[in-house]
Amino acid sequence: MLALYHFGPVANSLTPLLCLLEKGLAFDNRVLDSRKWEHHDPAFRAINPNGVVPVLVHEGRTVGESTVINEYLEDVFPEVPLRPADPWLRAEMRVLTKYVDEYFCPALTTIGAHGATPFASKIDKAEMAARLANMPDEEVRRKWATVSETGYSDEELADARRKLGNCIARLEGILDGGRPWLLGEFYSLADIKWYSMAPALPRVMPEACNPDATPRIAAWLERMAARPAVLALPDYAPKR
Ligand SMILES: N[C@@H](CCC(=O)N[C@@H](CS)C(=O)NCC(=O)O)C(=O)O
Repeated sequence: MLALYHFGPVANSLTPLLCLLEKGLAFDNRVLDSRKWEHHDPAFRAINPNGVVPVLVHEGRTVGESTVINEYLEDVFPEVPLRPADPWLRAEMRVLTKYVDEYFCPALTTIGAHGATPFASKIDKAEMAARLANMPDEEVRRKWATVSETGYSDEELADARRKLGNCIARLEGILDGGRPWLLGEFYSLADIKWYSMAPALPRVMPEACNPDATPRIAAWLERMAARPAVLALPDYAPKR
């Protein structure tokens, strides 16, 4: 039996969610409401003491890290392959997913978390202090400490936007030559990983990411949005 603990079809949670749906795998959908801090509940902390999502549980064993979860799913459930057979293309796929994990995601997180400043700064100070003390992941704790006080500085936001500009250029460049998917004809875990973050780009960076400036990204986003697995994603959002 598979269970996925996640925040819904967004960011790192979207990565394994989309993989499970693309593969047509049945799973226990454990969606946690981040606004209610459900990932801090003892029941979830017993599964992941780090208090972050996504986490996959398979036959009683847990797998963390969104990109690693997808490689695990591919190893265990190779039907409906999402990893190419060719070793060079596999390496390309891993370079692309690594870039999202190490470069794209942190930059987008800065912008996204800054947007939560109005919500976080209204939280009662004593409650926030207790929550911060209860966050085991240092990077997550620093993020919440920042947005519950001042938010990120202009310099930090400018740096994050500079990096997102590089992500846009890279994605448009990868799709050069009219290829449908990031590895060419083969739809892969690289498309899934990039799609976990890329739909935010036209909203966050409209001057740099729009159908005129980046037509290949616009067309790829449309192709992604038309996939049955992507069309099913709203069913996996937290019920609010
Ligand atoms: N590198 C990890 C990142 C996990 C992570 O930071 N998850 C975020 C959601 S995208 C989280 O759980 N944050 C908790 C919080 O903000 O309180 C992965 O790819 O799974």
